[in-house]
Amino acid sequence: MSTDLPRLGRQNLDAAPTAPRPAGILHLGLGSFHRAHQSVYTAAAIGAAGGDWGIIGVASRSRTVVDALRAQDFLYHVATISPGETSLTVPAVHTDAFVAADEPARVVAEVASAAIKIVTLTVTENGYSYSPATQHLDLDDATIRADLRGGAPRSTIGQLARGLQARATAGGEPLAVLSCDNLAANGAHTEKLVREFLHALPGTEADPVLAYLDAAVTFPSSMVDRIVPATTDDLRAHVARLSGLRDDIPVPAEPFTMWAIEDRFAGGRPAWERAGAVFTDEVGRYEQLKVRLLNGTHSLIAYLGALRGAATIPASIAMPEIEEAARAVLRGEYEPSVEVPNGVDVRAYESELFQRWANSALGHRTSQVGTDGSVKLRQRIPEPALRALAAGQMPHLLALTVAGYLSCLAPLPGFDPGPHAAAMADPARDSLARLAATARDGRELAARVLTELHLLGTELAHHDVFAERVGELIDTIRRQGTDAAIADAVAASLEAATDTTTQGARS
Ligand code: CS2
Repeated sequence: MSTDLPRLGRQNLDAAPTAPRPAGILHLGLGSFHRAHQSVYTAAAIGAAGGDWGIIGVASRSRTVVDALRAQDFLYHVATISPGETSLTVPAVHTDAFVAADEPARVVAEVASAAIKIVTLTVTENGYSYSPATQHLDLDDATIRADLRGGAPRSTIGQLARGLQARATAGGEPLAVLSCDNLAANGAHTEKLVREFLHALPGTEADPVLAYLDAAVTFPSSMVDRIVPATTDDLRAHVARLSGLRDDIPVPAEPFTMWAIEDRFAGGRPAWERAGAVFTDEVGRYEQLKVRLLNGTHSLIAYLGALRGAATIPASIAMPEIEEAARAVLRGEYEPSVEVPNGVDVRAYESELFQRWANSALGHRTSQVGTDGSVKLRQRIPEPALRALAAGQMPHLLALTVAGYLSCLAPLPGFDPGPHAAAMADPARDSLARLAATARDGRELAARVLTELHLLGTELAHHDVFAERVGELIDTIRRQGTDAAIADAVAASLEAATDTTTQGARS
């Protein structure tokens, strides 16, 4: 990339709007997703209807985005990428940015500031300090324990709780805390974790803030959707060619975008509906639809693809076996578990998903989707699996997803899942490796992961048949290859579907 180009900044944009100050939104988690989703909606909402809705962006640890934003007048490009075309926009909506790890006390002060009316979050499934086993706040987590003892908080939940305490003391202005992460009932989940933190404080310390929460703080749920891969040097070079400017932090994104939000904003909100967001009482249904059909199937595509040597999601879904497995899990195992929101055509939604996954220009990596599986799968797999098991059916493709995950993250001795699996990060990697090192075979590994680590919660752990099926498929993957396991799972699920149809026809 040429470094002689002028750097993106206000002076080289013709009519860059100015982000409204003081900012009304504090955002925790300044990653790519926020910058290609909520920022874009907010910039468009301000453009259409005004309002003091500038955003102060808080990165958790890394300085990269914050330093670049500061050097670029808080501007960056969103590159909307479809196979035939890349188009650039510059959402001008941030008024400031800082790093929480460097200025932890400032996070608390900003949450408490009366100018802030909404705190939004994209900290990933892994950023909520909850135990996948229990879904409760992980009180054994070292950061949570330190945050409970006092001092400037380091965990997101600690930052919210301490910020809300300070806000209650400072006058108790109304506030909405809006989670934009792929968690079921993300608003209620966030509220529960914040309250659990406060209840763990000594004595009556939490009483005033709990009363304030009851009176003036809302935690709306929202379903967010846009595929946003990680930024690469190729993208930086492409954006430089198209814009004639140097931008260190452009964000790639697909054309599709969706946001469904519960309209409970105690301190007011931007006119996000003017930017295409849907305000609805059915957010729970939208979340289920998205977290299971899109994200759940995405996990299957990522793990099986990685095992087959695919670097990207489009390369993986282009393999006919993987496409077949994806269709089978989507239709046969995820779809029956969701209540489709009114007005959504599930067939059209599904066929659009396949087009979105096939967007090869986007280069979305299997290792990115496969990262943090221990927290992501907890959101995607247990409910649909339990539903099938309760109906007497084995969810073969959900079992295959878990088998793919464990083959990538906890390979048994002698099995090499390849470089894309090796590139997947996961908070449970060490515990998984310990189990894999001593397990005799796939069955033992799956049983121990489900019943000792409770990676998919406690309820599914009671279903030995599920763990056995996962184990069987792990052994098929390592002995006969991924395609053999896919063929086995797909055939078994078709057979089960035929049996059910025949029984249905008989009864
Ligand atoms: C993906 C999501 O990484 C993952 O687990 O399934 O990030 C997905 O791309 C987004 O949720 C799309 O909205």
